[in-house]
Order: sequence, then C-alpha cells, then structure tokens
Amino acid sequence: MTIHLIERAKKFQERTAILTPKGSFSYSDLFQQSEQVAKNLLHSSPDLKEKRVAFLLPSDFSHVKVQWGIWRAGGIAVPLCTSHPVPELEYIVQNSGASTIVTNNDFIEIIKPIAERTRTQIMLESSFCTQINSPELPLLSSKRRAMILYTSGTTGRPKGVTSTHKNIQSQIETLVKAWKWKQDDCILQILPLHHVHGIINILNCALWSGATCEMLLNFNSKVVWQHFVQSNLTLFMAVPTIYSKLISTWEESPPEQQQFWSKACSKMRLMVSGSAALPVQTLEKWKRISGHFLLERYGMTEIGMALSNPLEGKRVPGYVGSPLPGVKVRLVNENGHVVEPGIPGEIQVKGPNVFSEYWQRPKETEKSFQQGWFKTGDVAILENGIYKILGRNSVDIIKSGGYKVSALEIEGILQTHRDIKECAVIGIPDPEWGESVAVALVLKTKTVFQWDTFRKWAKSQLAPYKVPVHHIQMKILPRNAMGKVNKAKLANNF
Ligand code: MCA
Ligand code: AMP
Repeated sequence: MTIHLIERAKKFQERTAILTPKGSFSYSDLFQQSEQVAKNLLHSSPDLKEKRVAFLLPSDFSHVKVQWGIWRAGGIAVPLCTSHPVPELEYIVQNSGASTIVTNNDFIEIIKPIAERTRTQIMLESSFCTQINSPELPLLSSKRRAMILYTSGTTGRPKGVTSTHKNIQSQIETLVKAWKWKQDDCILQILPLHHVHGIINILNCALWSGATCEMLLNFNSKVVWQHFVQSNLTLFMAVPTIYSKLISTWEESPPEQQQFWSKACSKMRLMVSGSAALPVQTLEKWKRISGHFLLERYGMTEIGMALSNPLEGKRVPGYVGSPLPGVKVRLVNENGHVVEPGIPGEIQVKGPNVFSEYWQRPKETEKSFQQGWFKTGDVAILENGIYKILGRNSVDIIKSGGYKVSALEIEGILQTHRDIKECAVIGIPDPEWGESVAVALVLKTKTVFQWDTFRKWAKSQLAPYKVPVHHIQMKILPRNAMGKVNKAKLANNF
C-alpha cells in the first residue's frame, strides 16, 4: 500500500502546498522533493523498515519534505524541537534509538556532539542529491509505525507516543470531515512541529485537503496580526495562551490599528482553540475583538482529537462538545465502571485514531488501556449531551502555554543541582499561560543561593516551558502521613 496522505498530493499538482517567507512550494514540489529525501535516506536499501530518523529543522518547507521523505522511505519520523536544550534533544535521540539525524547548517553544531555520543549518523538536508539512483520506494502497510512524539507522563522522563500511518490518517480524516476542510482553505502555522496540534491539526490536515499551509518560523503576536491582514487565511488554530497574547497586543494598540486588525478576522471561516482549557473570559474577549466564537476541542498526543464543538450549530463556552466522527468516548469512575450523564469520570477513548504504543514501554502501554479503551487521565462530565473537562486526575501534570509538563520530571532534573537538597514542583494558575511552573526548594546548608543563576542552569537542562518561573525556599517540604509531599498544601504558599 502507498501512504494515502502522500498519494493525494498527485491530485493537487501545481496548487500551493506550503507558503513561507522564503517562497512558495506546490504539491508537485513537495511530492518530488520528498521522494528525493526518501531516496537519499534509503541510499541503496529497499526499505528503512521502521528505522527511526530524528530531524531538527526549522518550521519551513525543509521540515515538511523531510517528514514526508522519512515516511516514504519506510522510516519512523522523530521530530526534534528547535528550542530544546541539548540534554532534552539527546534524550529523544537516545530513547528512540534513532539511526540518523537530519538537520541543517544552523543546528549542526548542536547536533554534532549528540550524534557522537549516541553514535548516530548526521545527514545535512542541504546535501541531499537531487539525482540519486535507487530502487522504487517501498510499499507500506497502514499498520507501519510512522511517528514518535515525546510527551510527559506522571512517571519519569517523557514517553515516546508511537503512531502508525493508519492512526495518523484517521486523526486527519476525522478533522477534515468535522471542520469541512477544502482545497480553498489557507491556514497559518505558528505552533511547534513536534506536537499533534501543529503536525496533524494544522499542517497535515491542510496537505490532505489540497489546501495551503502558510508557515512562520515561530510565534510573534504582531507578525500574526499582520498576517491576518495581508494573507488570504481562512483558518486559524492555536492554544489559549496564543489567543491571550494576541488579545494583549490588540489592547495595547491604537484604535485605528485595532479596527484594521479586527476587520481582517472577518475573512476567516473558522478559528479553533485547544491543547489546554480555554478560559471563558478569553473566549468572550476574542469574540469582541475578532467576531469569532472560538471552536474549542479536546485532544491528546496519544489519540489526536476526540471531542469537538460543532462547526455549524451551538458552541457552548467552557464545554468541548461531542465525539468526533469515528472516535468513541466514555467516562469511567475509579472502579472502572462507566458513569451516568451528570457524574464526573475519567475520559476513555477508543478508535483507529488511538496510538499503537509507548515506544519500548510495553508495561506502561498495557497499564494505559482498560479493555481496549485508552485511559486519558482527564476527568470530564457529560451534560446535555456535551462534555466539559473538569481537570486531570494527577497533580503532577501541568499544562503551561499548551505544553504538557511533568512535575516529577522537572523535580528529577532540579534535584541534580549541587545546591538543592530536595524540591517539589507544582502548577499554579496563570491568566496568560494557563498554569505556570512553580518550585519549592529546600537548600543544602550553608548555600549562597541565587535564583537567577539557578534558572539559567535550569534553562540549559530543560525546555523553556519547563523552567520554573516562581519559587519559594522552605526549610522542610510539607508531607502527609505516607511521606508524600502535600502539593495541595504547598500551592497555598505561592
Ligand atoms: C516560555 N516562557 C514561559 C513559558 N514558555 N514562561 C512561563 N511559562 C511558559 N510556559 C518564557 C520563556 O522562558 C521566555 O522568557 C519568554 O517566555 C519567551 O519565550 P518563547 O519560547 O519565545 O515564548 P513564546 O514564543 O512567546 O511561546 C509562547 C507560545 C508557546 C507560542 C504560546 O508556548 C507555544 O508555542 N505553545 C504551544 C505548544 C503546543 O503546540 N502545544 C500542543 C501540545 P525569557 O525571555 O525570560 O527567557 S498538546 C497537543 O498537541 C494535543 C494533542 C492537543 O490537544 O492539541
Ligand atoms: P498533550 O499530552 O500535550 O497532548 O496534551 C493533552 C492534554 O491537554 C489533555 O490530556 C488535556 O489535559 C489537555 N487538553 C487538550 N485540549 C484541552 C481542552 N480543550 N480543555 C482542557 N484541556 C485540554
């Protein structure tokens, strides 16, 4: 079988697939150049046979063609994040057992030592030959593993969520159907490309549909407003923090500018929010500014999207709607029994969208399912046929800026610092970031401690969104009778 997503590109030929500040690329360009990438990766072998290929590239055409090239060669794509420090990148390269890292000259100095230590081959994207003789590209079953995305869990270091081509296709198809994607759509991509929101909901839904994905290297509030004005966008999707930042920029601007920007939003047909709870206040402010009632949906790396407010019909603030086509959702209590409407329960999900496994963690994979249903760890309630997310069943998972971070992972890293005796990390409510990372530190005796220096060190170890922004020093951490840190009590100290 061929990869349906990629075969479809043949239908769209000279239509614009990717638009970047550097130029525009058609579906033919993407099809041909991803074939070259695949042939370079294959060299003389007929099939990468699920070899992991990590890639560290900017959010532009090179990223897209390499992602497709890895798939076409039969490999598993492992996207790396450009803002991650070396230890985070190295963990992913090591854990996924990548055989190759594809990168460019901007990142080569970061990648070289990682590649040396992990004995991984580096390939420069710019050095891929255009004329390479190699056998036909392999035919792939839809059960073939396609991608590993790293996500924080309640235990230890991030886990590799492994999805097959079938999973990816169904995650795309359900959204294309529900939100009526079409060829004439054009979407702005400003999210990181190592998570489902950017990869599936934005980039590959656009490519499946023959639409245009306009890519910016990163998020900048003013630049996004300018693109609302100058580009022919029909769709916009982002996390609540981004809407909050766009609102702040709009509020700080002179009235003529505000009017101009607000008017530009009227040409769009849909604006979506997700990855974290959308505060009703943000929804209302955005409606006043843009005229758009944000469509809120719920998803997770392991399942893609599961619940969505309707494209047409009533969207209820604070609710995430109903199951997407082909996705089964149920709510279950602590005893594993399905609950009645009106009673809170854990969201469990079943369907072709659900991932295949945590990479090389069979026990954790098994534990995360109940009779074939994936246990999300999110608690919701069903009221009047629609779902409302109430929170998570673990205090150790924090959502900040749309990123999921694990308190335990951060604690594990911070505790390696020479001044720290022990520490406890929690998320505290933040109007802009949803939650922000806070840490209670117990220092070793006779330590002259400087928070700024400590933070600088933490930034060298952890992704920017995992670095604590608030701290307190304590003589002793509050613990319960079992010796476990009482995080609910700790939160009162910030
Ligand atoms: C960055 N900073 C933060 C945080 N992140 N401070 C507090 N909390 C944070 N979470 C600080 C940096 O340290 C820096 O400070 C300053 O903010 C600017 O950093 P920068 O990285 O440039 O920030 P930004 O570009 O403004 O980032 C904000 C952002 C980003 C665009 C909202 O967080 C983002 O792209 N979020 C989306 C993540 C996402 O796509 N999640 C989807 C996963 P200093 O200057 O002092 O160093 S969830 C998913 O995929 C599921 C399936 C789903 O449902 O969608
Ligand atoms: P991730 O593991 O990064 O894919 O993040 C998935 C998590 O984001 C889910 O388990 C939820 O906790 C959270 N999430 C996603 N969408 C929403 C939403 N609309 N409302 C509340 N939480 C959400």
